[in-house]
Amino acid sequence: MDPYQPTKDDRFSFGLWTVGNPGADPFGGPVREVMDPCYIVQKLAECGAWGVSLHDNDLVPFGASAAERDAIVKDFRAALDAHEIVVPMATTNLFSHAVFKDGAFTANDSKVRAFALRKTMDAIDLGVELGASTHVFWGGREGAEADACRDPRDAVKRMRDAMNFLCEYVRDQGYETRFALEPKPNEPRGDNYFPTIGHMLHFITTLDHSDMVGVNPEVAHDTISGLSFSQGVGQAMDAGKLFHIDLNAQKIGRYDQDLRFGSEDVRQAFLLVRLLEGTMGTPPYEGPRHFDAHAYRTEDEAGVWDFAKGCMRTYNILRAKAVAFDADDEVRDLMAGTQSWEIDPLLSYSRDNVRKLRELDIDLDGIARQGLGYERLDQIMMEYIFGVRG
Ligand code: GLT
Ligand code: MN
Ligand code: MN
Repeated sequence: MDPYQPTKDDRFSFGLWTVGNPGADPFGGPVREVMDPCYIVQKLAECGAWGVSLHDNDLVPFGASAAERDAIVKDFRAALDAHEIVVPMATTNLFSHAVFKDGAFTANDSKVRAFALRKTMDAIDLGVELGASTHVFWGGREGAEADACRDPRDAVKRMRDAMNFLCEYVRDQGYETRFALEPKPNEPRGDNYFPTIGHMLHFITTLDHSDMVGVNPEVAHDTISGLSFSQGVGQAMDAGKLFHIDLNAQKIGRYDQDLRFGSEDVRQAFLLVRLLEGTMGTPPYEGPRHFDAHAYRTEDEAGVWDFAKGCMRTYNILRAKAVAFDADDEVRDLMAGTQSWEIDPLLSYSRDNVRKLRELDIDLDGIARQGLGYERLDQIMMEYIFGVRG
């Protein structure tokens, strides 16, 4: 049995729009046929995935009648049941239609904002009908090129009003849906509002029902700006706000590449999997391992499934490596050598601790002279990644 073969327990999910991406880019049209959502479900099950996520319009075309919608959802439900695939997350397409060219929830025209709310309520209903517990918000068009067009404080306020409205809607309907907000620094807008995980985490604290709202960070989005994704995700986990995650790969400074997970910056991919899986002895992330990526434009349909299998296999390989790395005696010794455990209890405030801290003998020169062994630690990590250790 292949130890890296995905199983349902791995909770791997893919967006319909990811494996269904026909390969169009700003310079050329599609290179692959559009696949039927029910067929995608069947193929994802064959590849070993557990779930599929979707935008409203990945499944139900924009402008479909109520009867058409219901027929499509019925067929899709049957495919999900037949192949034992779940829908853990749904989202709203608030970026493709030209009405959203100036934004959706942050658009200057309140008719656009009204339409965005209406479309999102429908998408939340759709998600709930399919069993989704998370609704993602990626503000693709929430940004600006001509920044004079709006006070950035209005953008923040309008987004807050929209989230508050939609949280009330969810509560009023008796749904258990939680929201996951997805930051991105730019693309398609010149500058997007809420560009990083940190911006989003603070914004969430200003919402009426902030307990219902977390983040959906994406590897590519923080990496575009050259940020450390694992540090950002760590901060989201510390805040109890990692509700969902978009896994892919990206080179710093480029357009949003949405590459196969682990295919760029393998160090970061390793550190991310280590963090999510809690191999350091920390609580693991419990949500879906969701891939928001697509196959290269060079590929035919067979290449799409190679891509999907590659995402999951790489994740499982990195998980095994992270487990072995954190169980390695030399790694444990190196980490232990950087600590002074006996001092930790003094670092929480009390008058007694103030006195003890003042009396503490700290050998500044000795500490300053001591090497920390991080070169060795990092080399060991790389040797696990290279596959020559463990
Ligand atoms: C789009 C975007 C992604 C978002 C998706 C959800 S759609 O592909 O690039 O990062 O997660 O709206
Ligand atoms: Mn994404
Ligand atoms: Mn992306």
